[in-house]
Amino acid sequence: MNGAESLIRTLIASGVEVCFANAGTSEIHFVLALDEIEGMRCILGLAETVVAGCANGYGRMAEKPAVTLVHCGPGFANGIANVHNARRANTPMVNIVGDQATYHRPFDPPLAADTEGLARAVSHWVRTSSSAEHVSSDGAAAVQAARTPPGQIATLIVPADIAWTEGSRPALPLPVAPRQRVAPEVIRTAARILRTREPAMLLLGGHALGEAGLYSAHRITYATGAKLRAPTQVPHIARGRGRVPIERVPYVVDTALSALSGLKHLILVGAKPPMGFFAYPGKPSLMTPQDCAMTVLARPEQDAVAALEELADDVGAPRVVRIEEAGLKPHIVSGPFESEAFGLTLAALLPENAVVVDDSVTSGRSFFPATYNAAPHVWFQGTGGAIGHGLPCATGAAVACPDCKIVCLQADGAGMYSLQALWTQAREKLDVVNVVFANRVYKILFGELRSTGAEPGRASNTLFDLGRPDLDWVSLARGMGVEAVRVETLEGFADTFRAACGRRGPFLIEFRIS
Ligand SMILES: Cc1ncc(C[n+]2csc(CCOP(=O)(O)OP(=O)(O)O)c2C)c(N)n1
Repeated sequence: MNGAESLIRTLIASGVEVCFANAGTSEIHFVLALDEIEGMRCILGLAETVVAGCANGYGRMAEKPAVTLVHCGPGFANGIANVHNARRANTPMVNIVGDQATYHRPFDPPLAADTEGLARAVSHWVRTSSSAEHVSSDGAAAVQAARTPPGQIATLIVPADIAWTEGSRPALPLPVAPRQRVAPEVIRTAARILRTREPAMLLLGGHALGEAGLYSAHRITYATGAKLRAPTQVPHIARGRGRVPIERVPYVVDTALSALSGLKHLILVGAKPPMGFFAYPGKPSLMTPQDCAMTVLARPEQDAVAALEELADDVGAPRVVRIEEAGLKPHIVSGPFESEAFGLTLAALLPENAVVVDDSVTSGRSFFPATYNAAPHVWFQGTGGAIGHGLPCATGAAVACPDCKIVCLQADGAGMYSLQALWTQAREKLDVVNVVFANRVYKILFGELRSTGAEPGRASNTLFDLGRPDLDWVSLARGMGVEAVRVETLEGFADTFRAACGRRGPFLIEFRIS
């Protein structure tokens, strides 16, 4: 068998089931091998940013990697922003990048590029296969790297001649180390801090934001009075009625500083110290007060869930602590778009076990608190700050979870970075309701500009305005085979969303914001 075949057989044996692809000539033998081999679902993305974003959404929900197949350095480069977003989310992902045949590269053909350099910029693990004999063990190592906690980006570059050379054999899957337990003395230190009853907060990230981690954290806060927060951007969080509500560190620096003011201890549970998204003149980078001590309970790759449970026991928390229903009651609001009102309306209608993918930028500023009491659901955010993750991420999540309704909350400017994902949703008949907030401006950037004290001028009015012509999302969606409707009021949204949730398949609602 040739290198491509042995590589695919190895990926399948290692548990990889889905290939999001946008291939070219250097991947032809890989595609030919996919034609022959059962067990890998192949999904076309019409741009590499879609391919990478799909793998990000898939990996977050499936908790195992999809493989992406992309074409040479320039193809990989097209997807880098969404690989970066996946890296920031600790999503497991394997990228296969086809490249020039080894003996052809010295002639410097047009697509030759520093593929390894591009890959290294966003990957935890990079290798260029050097022989057909070893390409399968390279593939097994790539899956092992991707699955290493807390989840990594592994990029394997496969020169075309290595894919087509015969004499290769599949490799056995490699073992994946489980999450490391946190040392008992670290748990005891955290317990000692919490017992002082000085103002303390647990900052939960990564897998600690699943249902079990949140529940143990809730026990701890009940027993010690410590507060609880999540980072500003979270890749994956269990939410809704019956689950522990957790606020995030606010995005706006001054609001974040006041939310964390007075703290004497911040305990990091799979999270980083809370920093501002950007620096601003005269404002600090870290959101904690200067005299606040930081203690690491669990690093992102450690078993934060077990650590929280042990800490809860150590501080003497009862095993069962009621989760009080707090916060706003979901209900359908009418009138024009307003962030909190939309959140309440969405919360009233969200189907159980939905996956909400949030790339809503300023429109979504108040969605989070308004949806605490929705039906149980999972919420995804962009974690790398590179906008345009929403539509592809929702697409990949729908592949991973065919029985869940996926709801993509998408700002219009960000949506235009990767709107081709709608075509993949239609092609694969994926169950996604996309809601586009059509305010026709880069509103956040006008806000950032005004916060310097300046007023928009000729350039900023050109660069931050999306009108002239207005984007027509209904036509864009229909042009890619996705049914779409425009609404201008919350009651119109409620009717359309309810109907969209009552059927299967992709749908787009353009919410015109005046
Ligand atoms: C890949 C990438 N390019 C550019 C930016 C800078 N940026 C941040 S927000 C934004 C515009 C967002 O506009 P929109 O999606 O319409 O949301 P709104 O601000 O209107 O709510 C831009 C261009 C970014 N964060 N990531």
